[in-house]
Amino acid sequence: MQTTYDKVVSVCSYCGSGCQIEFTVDKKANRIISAKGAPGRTNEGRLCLKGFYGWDYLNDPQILTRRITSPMIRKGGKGSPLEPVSWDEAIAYAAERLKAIIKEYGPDSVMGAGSARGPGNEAGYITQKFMRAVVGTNNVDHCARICHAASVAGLKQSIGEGAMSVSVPEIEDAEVIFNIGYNGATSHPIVARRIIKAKAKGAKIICADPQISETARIADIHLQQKGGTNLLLLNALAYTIIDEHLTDDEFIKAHVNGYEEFVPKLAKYAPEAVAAEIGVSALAIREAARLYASSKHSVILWGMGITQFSQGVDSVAACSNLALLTGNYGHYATGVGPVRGQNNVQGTCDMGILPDVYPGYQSVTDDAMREKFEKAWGVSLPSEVGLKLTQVPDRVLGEPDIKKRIHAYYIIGEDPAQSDPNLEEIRETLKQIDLVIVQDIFMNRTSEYADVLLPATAWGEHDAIYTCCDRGFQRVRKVIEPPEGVKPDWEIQSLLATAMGYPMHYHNTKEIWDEMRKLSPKFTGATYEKIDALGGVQWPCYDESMDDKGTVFLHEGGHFATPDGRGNLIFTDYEPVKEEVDEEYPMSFCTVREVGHYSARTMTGNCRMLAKLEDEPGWVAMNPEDCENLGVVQGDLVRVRSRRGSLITRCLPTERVKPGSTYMTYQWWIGACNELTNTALDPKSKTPEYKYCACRVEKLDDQAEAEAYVQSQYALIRAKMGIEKAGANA
Ligand SMILES: Nc1nc2c(c(=O)[nH]1)N[C@H]1C(S)=C(S)[C@@H](COP(=O)(O)OP(=O)(O)OC[C@H]3O[C@@H](n4cnc5c(=O)[nH]c(N)nc54)[C@H](O)[C@@H]3O)O[C@H]1N2
Ligand SMILES: Nc1nc2c(c(=O)[nH]1)N[C@H]1C(S)=C(S)[C@@H](COP(=O)(O)OP(=O)(O)OC[C@H]3O[C@@H](n4cnc5c(=O)[nH]c(N)nc54)[C@H](O)[C@@H]3O)O[C@H]1N2
Ligand code: SF4
Ligand SMILES: [Mo]
Repeated sequence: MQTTYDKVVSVCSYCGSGCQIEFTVDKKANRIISAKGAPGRTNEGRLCLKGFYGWDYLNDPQILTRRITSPMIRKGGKGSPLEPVSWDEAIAYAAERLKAIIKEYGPDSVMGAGSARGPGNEAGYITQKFMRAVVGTNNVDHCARICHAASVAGLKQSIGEGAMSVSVPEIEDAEVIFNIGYNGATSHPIVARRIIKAKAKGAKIICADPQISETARIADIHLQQKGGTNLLLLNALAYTIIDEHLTDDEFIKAHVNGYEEFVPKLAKYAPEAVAAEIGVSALAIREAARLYASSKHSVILWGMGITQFSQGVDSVAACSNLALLTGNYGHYATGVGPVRGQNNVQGTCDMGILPDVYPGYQSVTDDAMREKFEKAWGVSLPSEVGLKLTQVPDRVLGEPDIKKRIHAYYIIGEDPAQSDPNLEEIRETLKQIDLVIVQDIFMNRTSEYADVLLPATAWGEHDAIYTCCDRGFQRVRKVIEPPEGVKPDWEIQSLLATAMGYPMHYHNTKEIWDEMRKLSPKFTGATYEKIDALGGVQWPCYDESMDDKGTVFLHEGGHFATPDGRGNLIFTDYEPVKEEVDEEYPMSFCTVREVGHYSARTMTGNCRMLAKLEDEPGWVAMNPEDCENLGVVQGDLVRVRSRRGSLITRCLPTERVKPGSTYMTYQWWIGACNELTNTALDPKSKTPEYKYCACRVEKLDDQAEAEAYVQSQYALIRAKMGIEKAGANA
């Protein structure tokens, strides 16, 4: 008999491009057979390799880690093994311990981390509701902190709204693209496709990046700046725009505050004065400014090369300054694109998994907003802004008063022991916290420190809404049935809330979404029905009627989301990075992404096709000249050392990077670059300076011994994650 297959359309679980995928499913065998691009708004039927092959982890091939299919606790306390228990026992245990900690140290001794990955917006809403209404704290945050938090903070000051003002499809109609600190070809291949389409339609491209990225290769002007000089460069561009009268005076007059004060502050940023420090010619800076200002359809795209610096927020505002000065806001195919990374990181912000806002960006310090949520949730809510993710180590290791420390950390779908800076410090932090609850789909580096493990359904096994990078809500559908023993994230948290004395009884994600919509004016109009009918809705969408189809670009007509409706020019003086190279650590160290693997890699590392692309211990990219001086060739194992730690990885000579600099991807356990990264934070957003610190690369004389070490370490870590024989379930 012929097998009949079903078709299910959903949204990709990796990056923020928001690609829609059509799956062919064998329902009887409960397996996905294949994936192909569906005609989504952002992807138009296209996918990258992760869309085509990134669902295989649902088959639990056990290549890297093991799927968690039962709740686990350490019955004998810290140091004892994690043992499988029933859901009832796990929930009761977690609830009792949380209640005891809250009783002894107060609600602010609990920290919650939400997930920008599989769970989706409905679960995200429940995450922050749990922390605020049940625990009683605003200590809730997520990976945006170590990602685009600087974009949210910088744009909020500048134009009142932290999201992309421009939409993905508009990028191809831009006439000038200024791509700074963003490597779309690796990080958002289907957004990068629009840059290529724009080029084909005649757009000019300026790329500011210290390495020769794919975008740099097709750029008309590549500003191959020294790492960490963004604000110097951006101020020099603003200087030039003003100096050469390239400003849009009418737009400034009608829509922008602060011009008079802004101009004199730039005096020392003439390209001729700062070019040498940036490492590019003054003429190139002037030409870039002229090109950017030459069009009313100039779009600035940025990513981690802007935000992951101690001056991230100021650099974001400086990007926005250029758009304000030249009138590049408020109409089609113009504006700014802080291209949000994770599949649902925009959504996790939308849902208020942030220490300062409720869902819909409503401030926790605003009395009227707080009263609205108090009434809806039937509790009294804290009025102080909560703790940020990157402040946790300090509130554990650096806090002398035991009463003020964090005593419980509830981590949902994040892997801080892999992805946060300075892993030595994170490990010590996690060890010292009394109660660590990890809610995940796979064993990860953090689960080693868990006192309670709660297994969730994965993307593909539940319904949800994700928000892609350009504010687009899209429906994510259940494709197959989950393994026995796991529950949706929102259901787990509802059980925990109920056990803690705050009953939560939702039947499905729609009920949660409707509760959220009613409380969040910006999202009220985005009903399930409308999202289904239109294939997606971009917020803001205020009205439930079908007439309100959402918003393609923000700030129409130059009306900004600030209190007075005007954009603000914000000036900050440039400061150098927090750790420069010196004699002891003579190379700069930058951390970026691997195209075939994704973040902490629990998912891509458990997909057979993707796992074959790259494996431990990763690579350190170095200029061939530096490799030659060190006497190493491609594939040699080398030791990379910083003031905070060391690791072993393989040497990758490449002309893409300048002499004196090194690049690693953050996907590896043995080559875990966060052993080396600096914990210097942006003072406003608390985003770490992942993109620059000092390191030293050392040749390893005994390669056979080093290879054996890598293999044994790999086996050891996998064994901790429950993998005895790699690929056992493949
Ligand atoms: N395949 C894959 N895709 C991903 C991810 C993944 O892990 N794997 N992660 C997702 C996530 S969470 C995010 S946030 C996005 C991030 O995507 P991107 O923002 O593209 O992130 P990166 O590649 O880390 O950094 C971007 C660029 O910044 C440059 N850069 C470094 N220092 C400087 C500097 O001083 N100035 C300037 N101008 N540029 C600099 C780097 O050379 C790099 O080309 O990707 C998402 N997509
Ligand atoms: N050195 C360096 N470090 C970096 C960066 C860098 O550029 N350089 N980039 C930073 C950036 S931008 C980011 S965003 C972070 C990302 O860091 P993380 O957020 O820690 O990385 P992910 O791999 O996305 O972690 C997601 C976790 O969620 C789990 N998960 C997936 N789906 C579900 C689900 O449906 N439910 C539950 N409960 N769990 C699920 C996965 O198994 C995994 O353990 O890394 C940061 N770290
Ligand atoms: S570009 Fe991003 S959303 Fe699209 S298929 Fe690739 S990983 Fe998935
Ligand atoms: Mo990110």
